[in-house]
Amino acid sequence: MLEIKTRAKGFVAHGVSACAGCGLELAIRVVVDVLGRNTVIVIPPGCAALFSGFGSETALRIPGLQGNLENTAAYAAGIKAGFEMQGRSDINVLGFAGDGATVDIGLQSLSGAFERGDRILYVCYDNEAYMNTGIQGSGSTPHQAWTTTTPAGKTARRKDMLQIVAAHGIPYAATASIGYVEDLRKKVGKAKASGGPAYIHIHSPCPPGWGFEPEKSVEIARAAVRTRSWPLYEIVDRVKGRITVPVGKPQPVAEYLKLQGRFAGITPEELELVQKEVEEEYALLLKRLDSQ
Ligand SMILES: Cc1ncc(C[n+]2csc(CCOP(=O)(O)OP(=O)(O)O)c2C)c(N)n1
Ligand SMILES: [Mg+2]
Repeated sequence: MLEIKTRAKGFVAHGVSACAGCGLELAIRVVVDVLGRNTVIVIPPGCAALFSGFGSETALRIPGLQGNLENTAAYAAGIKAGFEMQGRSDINVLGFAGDGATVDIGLQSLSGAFERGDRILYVCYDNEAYMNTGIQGSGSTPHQAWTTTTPAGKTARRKDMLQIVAAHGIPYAATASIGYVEDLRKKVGKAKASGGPAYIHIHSPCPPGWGFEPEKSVEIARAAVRTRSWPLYEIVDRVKGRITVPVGKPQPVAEYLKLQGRFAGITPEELELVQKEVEEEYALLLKRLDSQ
């Protein structure tokens, strides 16, 4: 692989034009750092495209390309197949895509790659809307959240992407959060060691899209976990499911929602409903993980 000489540390340059407090920036730094130099990255349109770059400039010191919103996994699968043909099974091929690109627009290509067993790594950074084009609601936008296309709060619940992915029977699937970097690092290591197909879904708060001050990103990511709104767990080899960051005494969901402008219009009845949904989802998750 091409040796790039630089005095800067790591594979992601500093001074990128992501917003202050951007969750995805932390996510991409950690993921690429753990995977290391022998990695090729495919990034679709979205905020992460700031890292694949403008024109001849890129923020990444690993090779990669910017694909389309519909087919990140197909690009990655093709690149992986090409390397395998050349006997280079040591190269990690990573799809790094937003929630819109993953749970909605690129879902068919992801499903196809996982069905075929293509040995790719796929990371979804989830800022819970189509942020790059102006905060439109996605299939991952949570119930009651404001976006420009859900001005009175989203009326539907979000898709459970881990269940969708796990149904493909891949060797490794996990949720993660930019608020728990050690947990994320371990999961990226396990995904890499599994050889793939592997999937990690990283909760990545977005200051302008969610309505909070940039210095609060990590605090908000942790509040999501501590209220059980975003449980951290993994499913290994289809059969071993476990919570990786147990939350013994969850805080009320309101403690998470009140930190964000996008939930400012929520009524007490809606809040009660969201609290109930979070508890139900968590109980169902524990049952599923127990039976795995
Ligand atoms: C098929 C298609 N539809 C729409 C667009 C316009 N578009 C570019 S980036 C983007 C937002 C992607 O959202 P997400 O994947 O969640 O990434 P984020 O911007 O939130 O980082 C959209 C809708 C496109 N490039 N291709
Ligand atoms: Mg998004």
